[in-house]
Amino acid sequence: MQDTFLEKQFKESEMLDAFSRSVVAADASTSTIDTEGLANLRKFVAEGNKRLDAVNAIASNASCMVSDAVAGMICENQGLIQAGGNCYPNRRMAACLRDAEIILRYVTYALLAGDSSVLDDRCLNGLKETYAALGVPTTSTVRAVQIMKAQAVAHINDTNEMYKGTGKYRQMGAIKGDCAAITAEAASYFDRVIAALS
Ligand SMILES: CCC1=C(C)/C(=C/C2=NC(=C\c3[nH]c(/C=C4\NC(=O)[C@H](C)[C@H]4CC)c(C)c3CCC(=O)O)/C(CCC(=O)O)=C2C)NC1=O
Repeated sequence: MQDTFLEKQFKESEMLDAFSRSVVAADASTSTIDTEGLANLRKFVAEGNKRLDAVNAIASNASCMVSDAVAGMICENQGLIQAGGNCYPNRRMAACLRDAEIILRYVTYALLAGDSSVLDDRCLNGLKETYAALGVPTTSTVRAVQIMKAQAVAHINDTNEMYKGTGKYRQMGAIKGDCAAITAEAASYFDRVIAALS
């Protein structure tokens, strides 16, 4: 039997969200969306504001997170900015900051969709090979991603603290609730980046 346009799109597209993922799963077993699938989607909707706050916590701090993570990575490994290092000269430094920003942006897309496929397909697919070809050190990239993961967890939960002697401090101020699940989910997308590069 010929697939409908929508079915064809779902099958060809690797880019899914929590809703289309449920449809594909049901389709694979030629069933309608089952009780468990529906319960999951109901939870996805009910917890939607939490998800949006979490996405906002990352997105609205993104440039600070990226520069801090890359600075921290370099601080721990200063060879990166010396001749022969992969953040040297400026052109490579700029490419590195851009890559950290790209990775963080795709993590927020995945968190918004509740599904990692956009991150997998549009960002991580082939990245390890690209880095190998260019001599971009993956251990250092992983370190920057680990720092961004810690920052994201802190911003989602508002557990970041003022750095001594500075006023550099920003809390999101969302109503405190149970953020364990959304925090774990956000962390899992950073782990996915790390796994793809390792
Ligand atoms: C849409 C998704 C997407 C991704 C993910 C992406 C990554 C990406 N990073 C690249 C380069 C690069 N990436 C880095 C990154 C780093 N160097 C370091 O020492 C650090 C460890 C690290 C930053 C954390 C650098 C320095 C280059 C340039 C390498 C070179 O040209 O020699 C390149 C080669 C082309 C270019 O320079 O633009 C690609 C394709 N491009 C994309 O379009």
